[in-house]
Amino acid sequence: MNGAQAVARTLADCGVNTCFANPGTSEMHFVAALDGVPQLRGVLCLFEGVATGAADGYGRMTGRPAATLLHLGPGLANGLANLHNARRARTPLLAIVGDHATYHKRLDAPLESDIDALAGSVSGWVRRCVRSADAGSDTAEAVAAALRPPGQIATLILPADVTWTDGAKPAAPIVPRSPSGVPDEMIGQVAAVLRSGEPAVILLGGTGLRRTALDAASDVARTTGARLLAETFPARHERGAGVPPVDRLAYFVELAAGQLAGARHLILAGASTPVSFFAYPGKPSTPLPAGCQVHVLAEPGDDVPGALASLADLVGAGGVQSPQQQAAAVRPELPDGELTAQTAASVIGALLPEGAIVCDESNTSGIWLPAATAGAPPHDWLSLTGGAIGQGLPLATGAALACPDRPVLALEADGSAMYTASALWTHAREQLDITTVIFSNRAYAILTMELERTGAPTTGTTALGMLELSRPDIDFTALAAGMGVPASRASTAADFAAQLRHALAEPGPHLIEAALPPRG
Ligand SMILES: Cc1ncc(C[n+]2csc(CCOP(=O)(O)OP(=O)(O)O)c2C)c(N)n1
Repeated sequence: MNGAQAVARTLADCGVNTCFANPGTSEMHFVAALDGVPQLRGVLCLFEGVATGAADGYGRMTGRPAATLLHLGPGLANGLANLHNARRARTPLLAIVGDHATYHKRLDAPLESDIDALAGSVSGWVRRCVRSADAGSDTAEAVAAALRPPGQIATLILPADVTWTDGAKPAAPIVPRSPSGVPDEMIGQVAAVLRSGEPAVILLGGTGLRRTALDAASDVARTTGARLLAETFPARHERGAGVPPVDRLAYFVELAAGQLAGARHLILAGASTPVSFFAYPGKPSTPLPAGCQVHVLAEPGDDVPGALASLADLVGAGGVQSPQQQAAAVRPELPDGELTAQTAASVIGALLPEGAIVCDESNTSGIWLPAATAGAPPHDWLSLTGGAIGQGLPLATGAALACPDRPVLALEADGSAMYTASALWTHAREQLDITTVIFSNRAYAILTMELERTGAPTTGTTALGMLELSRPDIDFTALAAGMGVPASRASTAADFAAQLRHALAEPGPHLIEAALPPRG
């Protein structure tokens, strides 16, 4: 058995059954090994940012790592932005990066680069495998490292000669560590804060936004009067009819400050202390009110649902459902007339199917979506965790492969879609049940707002030309059709509803270009 075969076999034995790949010469033995390990599915992605974003979507939905196969430093660099998002999402993910043969590195061949430095910028664990005899055990350790709570990127660098040298053997899976329990003392301290009667907000993040945690948090809130908020960009938020509703902390710091106004205590349950996304002249870098005390109930790697359940017990919360939980699902009426971001949100809220996985990179076109979809049947909402755009279409790829029985809805702003548009080809090749909606406002609309907020002068046509996506207009239906995804364009709310209904009903990938009023 050569090193590549040992890696592939060990991955499968450790439960890693999907590898999002964009291979090159140094990965040829790994590619060849895939034929001998049918339990490990190779999924070809035409750009590394698609592979890494797909592994993120897969890991968010399964809690298990997918592998990526990337070609030396440049391949890893192409995948870095979505690895950054995955790191922010705390997704378990195994990045396998091929490298030159060990004896070839000193020659400084054209693809030689500092892979370790690139990997270190996003990974919680990096190892260079130097002997084929270690290939199996290094792989098993990499999988265990990726699964270390709350989940992280583990990068295994695999030199070509390690992959082609015989004498390797697969290694047995390593039992991953479980999330740490939160000490009773900490739960007691938070309970005392909540009993004090002083205004408190519980900020939920990570596994604190999963169903059982939300139920416990809502019991605590009902009993103690604390308010609940969710982190601004959750990796995975279970929501919809019957699930306790929780608003997300706003993106703009002054709006977030308004949501937290009056809070004397902020209790973190799987979330980090909130900060402003950017600094702006004359604006604060934190939304926290002066004098607000921050208490950590549970770190992201802790057993957050368990801590919230214990807290609920301690504050004497009963299991009675809140009025919101009992309320029947309220869904918007299907609107008529012009297609705008607002009417599009109503259509999505009216038609979102049960069990849908929403990959949200709708950016400014998404502001009406949370309210419009709150009463839709239970679904998962995956957001752009690290602010590096180009995530949504890859994320949907991984989510659809992770959950083949669930419909996936990729809500994409047009500018963001263009970064990783080649994901559509993988949607078609794998016949994934993904409906992509492109919010075509023909602009980098958020940046027109940011231009003003940063105080930059806004009059020049050259500057404004950097923020609009016209001349030429992008034809997303042609782009999708060229990659094998059936596509249509909607110009009215009724068109959009009919096309969305059709796309959701028919298995396989679809794309709808929602032609919104231009924002440029
Ligand atoms: C990788 C990366 N490159 C650039 C940016 C800067 N950026 C932030 S938003 C944005 C444009 C977003 O436009 P679009 O996706 O069309 O959404 P809209 O603002 O129009 O809703 C850009 C370029 C970024 N966040 N990430």
